[in-house]
Amino acid sequence: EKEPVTVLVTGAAGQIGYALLPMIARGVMLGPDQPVIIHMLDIEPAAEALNGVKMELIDAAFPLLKDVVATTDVVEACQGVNIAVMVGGFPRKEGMERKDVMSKNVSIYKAQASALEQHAAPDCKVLVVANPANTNALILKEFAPSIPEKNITCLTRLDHNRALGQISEKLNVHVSDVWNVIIWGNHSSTQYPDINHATVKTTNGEKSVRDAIANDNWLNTEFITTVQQRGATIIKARKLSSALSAASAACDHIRDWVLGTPKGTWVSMGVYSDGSYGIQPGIMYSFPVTCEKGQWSIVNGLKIDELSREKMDATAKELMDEKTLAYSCLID
Ligand code: NAX
Repeated sequence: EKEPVTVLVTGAAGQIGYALLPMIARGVMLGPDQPVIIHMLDIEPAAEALNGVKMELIDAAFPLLKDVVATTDVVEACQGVNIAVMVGGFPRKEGMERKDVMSKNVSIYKAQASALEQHAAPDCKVLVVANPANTNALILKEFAPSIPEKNITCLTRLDHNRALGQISEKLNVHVSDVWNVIIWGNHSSTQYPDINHATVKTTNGEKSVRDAIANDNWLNTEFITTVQQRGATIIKARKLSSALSAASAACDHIRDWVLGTPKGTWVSMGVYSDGSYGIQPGIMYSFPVTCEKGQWSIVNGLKIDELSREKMDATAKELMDEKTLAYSCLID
Protein backbone atom coordinates (compact mmCIF):
# COMPACT_ATOMS: atom_id res chain seq x y z
CA GLU A 1 0.00 0.00 0.00
CA LYS A 2 1.15 3.55 -0.80
CA GLU A 3 2.25 5.95 1.96
CA PRO A 4 -0.61 8.31 2.84
CA VAL A 5 -0.57 11.85 1.48
CA THR A 6 -1.54 14.61 3.92
CA VAL A 7 -4.08 17.06 2.52
CA LEU A 8 -4.97 20.30 4.29
CA VAL A 9 -8.34 21.93 3.69
CA THR A 10 -8.79 25.37 5.23
CA GLY A 11 -12.30 26.77 5.67
CA ALA A 12 -13.25 23.13 6.12
CA ALA A 13 -16.48 23.87 8.01
CA GLY A 14 -17.83 25.87 5.04
CA GLN A 15 -19.94 24.89 2.05
CA ILE A 16 -17.15 23.98 -0.36
CA GLY A 17 -15.41 22.08 2.44
CA TYR A 18 -18.52 19.96 2.96
CA ALA A 19 -18.55 18.96 -0.71
CA LEU A 20 -14.78 18.63 -1.07
CA LEU A 21 -13.83 16.54 1.96
CA PRO A 22 -15.74 13.38 0.96
CA MET A 23 -14.32 13.65 -2.57
CA ILE A 24 -10.77 13.72 -1.17
CA ALA A 25 -11.54 10.83 1.18
CA ARG A 26 -12.94 8.75 -1.71
CA GLY A 27 -9.87 9.17 -3.88
CA VAL A 28 -11.39 11.60 -6.40
CA MET A 29 -8.49 14.02 -5.91
CA LEU A 30 -5.46 11.75 -5.72
CA GLY A 31 -6.64 8.45 -7.14
CA PRO A 32 -8.46 5.34 -5.89
CA ASP A 33 -5.27 3.70 -4.60
CA GLN A 34 -3.89 6.68 -2.68
CA PRO A 35 -4.51 6.72 1.10
CA VAL A 36 -4.96 10.18 2.59
CA ILE A 37 -4.72 11.95 5.92
CA ILE A 38 -6.98 15.00 6.09
CA HIS A 39 -6.17 18.10 8.12
CA MET A 40 -9.08 20.51 8.49
CA LEU A 41 -8.63 24.11 9.62
CA ASP A 42 -11.31 26.62 10.46
CA ILE A 43 -11.70 29.50 12.90
CA GLU A 44 -12.97 29.42 16.49
CA PRO A 45 -16.63 30.38 15.78
CA ALA A 46 -16.82 27.37 13.44
CA ALA A 47 -15.00 24.94 15.73
CA GLU A 48 -18.09 22.99 16.75
CA ALA A 49 -19.35 22.69 13.18
CA LEU A 50 -15.87 21.58 12.14
CA ASN A 51 -15.96 18.85 14.73
CA GLY A 52 -19.31 17.76 13.32
CA VAL A 53 -17.72 17.38 9.89
CA LYS A 54 -14.97 15.30 11.46
CA MET A 55 -17.58 13.01 13.04
CA GLU A 56 -19.25 12.56 9.65
CA LEU A 57 -15.95 11.72 7.98
CA ILE A 58 -15.40 9.03 10.62
CA ASP A 59 -18.98 7.79 10.19
CA ALA A 60 -18.53 7.47 6.43
CA ALA A 61 -15.87 4.76 7.05
CA PHE A 62 -13.84 5.68 3.97
CA PRO A 63 -11.30 2.94 3.20
CA LEU A 64 -8.68 5.45 1.98
CA LEU A 65 -8.97 7.85 4.92
CA LYS A 66 -6.21 7.04 7.41
CA ASP A 67 -6.65 9.94 9.85
CA VAL A 68 -8.53 13.21 10.31
CA VAL A 69 -7.34 16.23 12.26
CA ALA A 70 -9.82 19.04 12.96
CA THR A 71 -8.24 22.15 14.43
CA THR A 72 -8.37 25.92 14.76
CA ASP A 73 -4.59 26.04 15.23
CA VAL A 74 -2.90 26.95 11.96
CA VAL A 75 0.45 25.44 13.01
CA GLU A 76 -1.11 22.07 13.84
CA ALA A 77 -3.10 22.23 10.60
CA CYS A 78 -0.02 22.82 8.42
CA GLN A 79 2.17 20.15 10.02
CA GLY A 80 3.64 17.84 7.37
CA VAL A 81 1.11 18.84 4.72
CA ASN A 82 1.77 17.65 1.13
CA ILE A 83 -1.23 19.32 -0.53
CA ALA A 84 -2.87 22.48 0.82
CA VAL A 85 -6.28 23.51 -0.48
CA MET A 86 -6.98 26.99 0.83
CA VAL A 87 -10.73 27.48 0.90
CA GLY A 88 -10.94 29.63 4.04
CA GLY A 89 -11.22 33.35 3.75
CA PHE A 90 -13.18 36.42 4.64
CA PRO A 91 -16.30 36.79 2.47
CA ARG A 92 -17.47 40.07 1.03
CA LYS A 93 -20.57 41.14 2.96
CA GLU A 94 -23.12 43.62 1.76
CA GLY A 95 -22.02 47.21 2.14
CA MET A 96 -18.36 46.32 2.70
CA GLU A 97 -15.66 48.26 0.87
CA ARG A 98 -13.41 46.31 -1.49
CA LYS A 99 -10.42 47.44 0.50
CA ASP A 100 -11.79 46.16 3.81
CA VAL A 101 -12.36 42.68 2.39
CA MET A 102 -8.92 42.71 0.76
CA SER A 103 -7.32 43.78 4.01
CA LYS A 104 -8.90 40.87 5.95
CA ASN A 105 -7.78 38.35 3.36
CA VAL A 106 -4.29 39.79 3.07
CA SER A 107 -3.76 39.29 6.80
CA ILE A 108 -5.19 35.74 6.69
CA TYR A 109 -3.00 34.73 3.72
CA LYS A 110 0.10 36.37 5.13
CA ALA A 111 -0.24 34.40 8.38
CA GLN A 112 -1.10 31.12 6.66
CA ALA A 113 1.83 31.56 4.25
CA SER A 114 4.26 31.65 7.18
CA ALA A 115 2.67 28.63 8.83
CA LEU A 116 2.85 26.62 5.60
CA GLU A 117 6.42 27.68 4.98
CA GLN A 118 7.52 26.59 8.44
CA HIS A 119 5.47 23.45 8.97
CA ALA A 120 4.33 21.93 5.67
CA ALA A 121 6.35 19.29 3.78
CA PRO A 122 9.11 20.96 1.72
CA ASP A 123 7.51 19.97 -1.62
CA CYS A 124 4.01 21.05 -0.56
CA LYS A 125 1.69 22.00 -3.43
CA VAL A 126 -0.76 24.82 -2.72
CA LEU A 127 -4.11 25.58 -4.36
CA VAL A 128 -5.89 28.79 -3.33
CA VAL A 129 -9.67 28.70 -3.83
CA ALA A 130 -10.82 31.53 -1.57
CA ASN A 131 -11.52 34.85 -3.23
CA PRO A 132 -9.91 37.01 -4.39
CA ALA A 133 -8.19 33.75 -5.37
CA ASN A 134 -5.40 35.09 -7.61
CA THR A 135 -4.42 37.83 -5.20
CA ASN A 136 -4.67 35.63 -2.09
CA ALA A 137 -2.30 33.23 -3.88
CA LEU A 138 0.05 36.09 -4.69
CA ILE A 139 0.14 37.17 -1.04
CA LEU A 140 0.74 33.57 0.00
CA LYS A 141 3.64 33.36 -2.46
CA GLU A 142 5.18 36.64 -1.26
CA PHE A 143 5.08 35.60 2.40
CA ALA A 144 6.30 32.04 1.85
CA PRO A 145 9.51 32.76 -0.09
CA SER A 146 11.01 29.34 0.67
CA ILE A 147 8.11 27.52 -1.02
CA PRO A 148 9.03 27.24 -4.72
CA GLU A 149 6.81 29.68 -6.63
CA LYS A 150 5.82 26.87 -9.01
CA ASN A 151 4.12 25.16 -6.05
CA ILE A 152 1.62 27.98 -5.51
CA THR A 153 -1.46 28.14 -7.73
CA CYS A 154 -5.05 29.35 -7.69
CA LEU A 155 -8.28 27.84 -8.96
CA THR A 156 -9.65 28.80 -12.37
CA ARG A 157 -10.54 25.22 -13.26
CA LEU A 158 -14.16 25.85 -12.30
CA ASP A 159 -14.31 28.58 -14.95
CA HIS A 160 -12.57 26.24 -17.41
CA ASN A 161 -15.11 23.48 -16.71
CA ARG A 162 -17.98 25.97 -17.01
CA ALA A 163 -16.69 26.94 -20.47
CA LEU A 164 -16.53 23.26 -21.51
CA GLY A 165 -20.06 22.84 -20.17
CA GLN A 166 -21.46 25.75 -22.17
CA ILE A 167 -19.87 24.52 -25.41
CA SER A 168 -21.07 20.97 -24.91
CA GLU A 169 -24.62 22.16 -24.17
CA LYS A 170 -24.61 24.33 -27.28
CA LEU A 171 -23.35 21.52 -29.54
CA ASN A 172 -25.35 18.85 -27.75
CA VAL A 173 -22.27 16.68 -27.28
CA HIS A 174 -20.85 15.15 -24.13
CA VAL A 175 -18.57 17.45 -22.17
CA SER A 176 -15.66 14.99 -22.48
CA ASP A 177 -15.82 15.44 -26.27
CA VAL A 178 -14.76 19.09 -25.92
CA TRP A 179 -11.23 20.07 -24.90
CA ASN A 180 -8.62 22.84 -24.88
CA VAL A 181 -10.70 25.83 -23.91
CA ILE A 182 -8.67 28.42 -22.00
CA ILE A 183 -9.42 30.73 -19.11
CA TRP A 184 -7.05 33.69 -19.17
CA GLY A 185 -6.46 35.96 -16.19
CA ASN A 186 -8.39 36.59 -13.03
CA HIS A 187 -11.01 34.38 -11.39
CA SER A 188 -13.47 37.27 -11.61
CA SER A 189 -15.88 38.67 -14.15
CA THR A 190 -12.95 40.06 -16.20
CA GLN A 191 -11.67 36.53 -16.92
CA TYR A 192 -11.44 35.71 -20.61
CA PRO A 193 -12.87 32.34 -21.64
CA ASP A 194 -11.18 31.65 -24.99
CA ILE A 195 -12.39 28.95 -27.40
CA ASN A 196 -10.11 29.86 -30.31
CA HIS A 197 -7.96 26.77 -29.78
CA ALA A 198 -10.69 24.43 -28.57
CA THR A 199 -11.62 21.21 -30.34
CA VAL A 200 -14.72 19.02 -30.40
CA LYS A 201 -14.95 15.34 -31.32
CA THR A 202 -17.37 14.67 -34.17
CA THR A 203 -18.72 11.45 -35.69
CA ASN A 204 -15.98 11.49 -38.34
CA GLY A 205 -13.04 13.06 -36.53
CA GLU A 206 -12.41 16.42 -34.89
CA LYS A 207 -13.42 19.98 -35.58
CA SER A 208 -12.50 23.35 -34.16
CA VAL A 209 -15.17 24.60 -31.78
CA ARG A 210 -15.45 27.82 -33.78
CA ASP A 211 -16.27 25.89 -36.97
CA ALA A 212 -18.57 23.46 -35.21
CA ILE A 213 -20.62 26.22 -33.60
CA ALA A 214 -20.48 28.47 -36.68
CA ASN A 215 -21.87 31.43 -34.77
CA ASP A 216 -19.11 33.95 -34.08
CA ASN A 217 -21.56 36.41 -32.64
CA TRP A 218 -22.65 33.97 -29.91
CA LEU A 219 -19.06 32.88 -29.23
CA ASN A 220 -17.74 36.44 -28.98
CA THR A 221 -20.49 37.81 -26.76
CA GLU A 222 -23.07 35.63 -25.01
CA PHE A 223 -20.77 32.66 -24.45
CA ILE A 224 -18.14 34.86 -22.81
CA THR A 225 -20.54 36.70 -20.53
CA THR A 226 -22.35 33.50 -19.56
CA VAL A 227 -19.09 31.96 -18.32
CA GLN A 228 -17.97 35.21 -16.67
CA GLN A 229 -21.32 35.59 -14.87
CA ARG A 230 -21.95 31.93 -14.07
CA GLY A 231 -21.00 32.32 -10.40
CA ALA A 232 -23.55 35.12 -9.96
CA THR A 233 -26.20 33.09 -11.81
CA ILE A 234 -25.69 30.15 -9.44
CA ILE A 235 -26.00 32.44 -6.41
CA LYS A 236 -29.25 33.81 -7.78
CA ALA A 237 -30.66 30.33 -8.24
CA ARG A 238 -29.33 28.63 -5.12
CA LYS A 239 -29.10 31.62 -2.78
CA LEU A 240 -25.67 30.16 -2.08
CA SER A 241 -22.49 30.23 -4.13
CA SER A 242 -21.20 27.29 -6.19
CA ALA A 243 -19.97 24.52 -3.93
CA LEU A 244 -20.14 21.07 -5.50
CA SER A 245 -18.76 22.33 -8.82
CA ALA A 246 -16.03 24.28 -7.01
CA ALA A 247 -15.08 21.20 -4.98
CA SER A 248 -15.04 19.03 -8.10
CA ALA A 249 -12.87 21.58 -9.94
CA ALA A 250 -10.42 21.70 -7.01
CA CYS A 251 -10.07 17.91 -7.29
CA ASP A 252 -9.56 18.16 -11.07
CA HIS A 253 -6.89 20.85 -10.56
CA ILE A 254 -4.87 18.82 -8.03
CA ARG A 255 -5.35 15.49 -9.82
CA ASP A 256 -4.10 16.82 -13.15
CA TRP A 257 -1.23 18.68 -11.48
CA VAL A 258 -0.05 15.60 -9.56
CA LEU A 259 -0.93 12.82 -12.03
CA GLY A 260 -0.55 14.74 -15.33
CA THR A 261 -2.80 16.04 -18.10
CA PRO A 262 -3.81 13.63 -20.89
CA LYS A 263 -1.66 13.88 -24.02
CA GLY A 264 -2.75 16.61 -26.43
CA THR A 265 -4.86 18.44 -23.88
CA TRP A 266 -4.31 21.31 -21.50
CA VAL A 267 -6.17 22.79 -18.55
CA SER A 268 -6.34 26.27 -17.02
CA MET A 269 -4.47 27.08 -13.80
CA GLY A 270 -3.76 30.36 -12.05
CA VAL A 271 0.05 30.51 -11.80
CA TYR A 272 2.76 33.09 -11.27
CA SER A 273 3.27 34.81 -14.62
CA ASP A 274 6.68 34.30 -16.23
CA GLY A 275 5.93 36.91 -18.91
CA SER A 276 4.38 34.42 -21.36
CA TYR A 277 1.98 36.01 -23.86
CA GLY A 278 3.18 39.44 -22.77
CA ILE A 279 1.51 39.14 -19.36
CA GLN A 280 3.71 40.98 -16.89
CA PRO A 281 5.46 38.90 -14.24
CA GLY A 282 4.41 39.70 -10.68
CA ILE A 283 0.79 38.58 -10.86
CA MET A 284 -1.01 35.26 -10.54
CA TYR A 285 -2.68 34.82 -13.92
CA SER A 286 -4.63 31.93 -15.39
CA PHE A 287 -2.87 30.30 -18.36
CA PRO A 288 -3.29 27.11 -20.37
CA VAL A 289 -0.94 24.54 -18.83
CA THR A 290 0.05 20.94 -19.32
CA CYS A 291 1.25 18.89 -16.35
CA GLU A 292 3.76 16.08 -16.16
CA LYS A 293 5.50 14.46 -13.18
CA GLY A 294 3.95 16.91 -10.74
CA GLN A 295 5.05 20.02 -12.67
CA TRP A 296 2.92 22.37 -14.74
CA SER A 297 4.20 24.29 -17.75
CA ILE A 298 2.52 27.04 -19.70
CA VAL A 299 1.47 26.09 -23.23
CA ASN A 300 3.35 28.50 -25.43
CA GLY A 301 3.06 29.60 -29.05
CA LEU A 302 -0.73 29.84 -29.36
CA LYS A 303 -1.87 32.52 -31.81
CA ILE A 304 -3.62 35.41 -30.13
CA ASP A 305 -6.06 37.50 -32.17
CA GLU A 306 -6.93 41.13 -31.53
CA LEU A 307 -10.10 40.57 -29.51
CA SER A 308 -8.28 38.05 -27.32
CA ARG A 309 -5.34 40.42 -26.79
CA GLU A 310 -7.65 43.13 -25.54
CA LYS A 311 -9.46 40.84 -23.13
CA MET A 312 -6.23 39.24 -21.86
CA ASP A 313 -4.78 42.67 -21.12
CA ALA A 314 -7.95 43.92 -19.42
CA THR A 315 -7.96 41.05 -16.93
CA ALA A 316 -4.20 41.50 -16.34
CA LYS A 317 -4.84 45.15 -15.55
CA GLU A 318 -7.47 44.20 -12.99
CA LEU A 319 -4.93 41.89 -11.34
CA MET A 320 -2.34 44.71 -11.23
CA ASP A 321 -4.95 46.91 -9.55
CA GLU A 322 -5.80 44.17 -7.05
CA LYS A 323 -2.10 43.79 -6.33
CA THR A 324 -1.76 47.52 -5.66
CA LEU A 325 -4.77 47.38 -3.34
CA ALA A 326 -3.37 44.32 -1.53
CA TYR A 327 -0.01 46.03 -1.03
CA SER A 328 -1.68 49.17 0.28
CA CYS A 329 -3.34 46.95 2.92
CA LEU A 330 0.11 45.69 3.97
CA ILE A 331 1.34 49.24 4.61
CA ASP A 332 -1.72 50.36 6.63
P1 NAX B 1 -18.13 29.52 3.36
O1 NAX B 1 -18.34 30.85 3.95
O2 NAX B 1 -19.23 28.52 3.40
O3 NAX B 1 -16.86 28.84 4.06
C1 NAX B 1 -15.69 29.53 4.32
C2 NAX B 1 -15.11 28.97 5.59
O4 NAX B 1 -13.85 29.59 5.83
C3 NAX B 1 -15.97 29.24 6.84
O5 NAX B 1 -16.22 28.04 7.54
C4 NAX B 1 -15.10 30.20 7.65
O6 NAX B 1 -15.28 30.06 9.05
C5 NAX B 1 -13.71 29.78 7.20
N1 NAX B 1 -12.65 30.76 7.50
C6 NAX B 1 -12.72 32.10 7.57
N2 NAX B 1 -11.54 32.63 7.91
C7 NAX B 1 -10.69 31.59 8.05
C8 NAX B 1 -9.33 31.49 8.41
N3 NAX B 1 -8.60 32.59 8.70
N4 NAX B 1 -8.76 30.27 8.45
C9 NAX B 1 -9.49 29.17 8.20
N5 NAX B 1 -10.79 29.19 7.87
C10 NAX B 1 -11.38 30.39 7.79
O7 NAX B 1 -17.64 29.77 1.86
P2 NAX B 1 -17.57 28.76 0.64
O8 NAX B 1 -18.82 28.82 -0.13
O9 NAX B 1 -17.11 27.44 1.14
O10 NAX B 1 -16.46 29.45 -0.26
C11 NAX B 1 -15.13 29.52 0.18
C12 NAX B 1 -14.32 30.47 -0.67
O11 NAX B 1 -14.24 30.01 -2.02
C13 NAX B 1 -14.90 31.87 -0.77
O12 NAX B 1 -13.85 32.81 -0.62
C14 NAX B 1 -15.46 31.93 -2.17
O13 NAX B 1 -15.53 33.25 -2.66
C15 NAX B 1 -14.46 31.09 -2.91
N6 NAX B 1 -14.86 30.53 -4.21
C16 NAX B 1 -13.92 30.44 -5.18
C17 NAX B 1 -14.14 29.82 -6.39
C18 NAX B 1 -13.06 29.68 -7.40
O14 NAX B 1 -13.35 29.18 -8.48
N7 NAX B 1 -11.82 30.12 -7.18
C19 NAX B 1 -15.49 29.33 -6.74
C20 NAX B 1 -16.35 29.06 -5.56
C21 NAX B 1 -16.21 30.05 -4.42
O15 NAX B 1 -17.04 31.17 -4.69
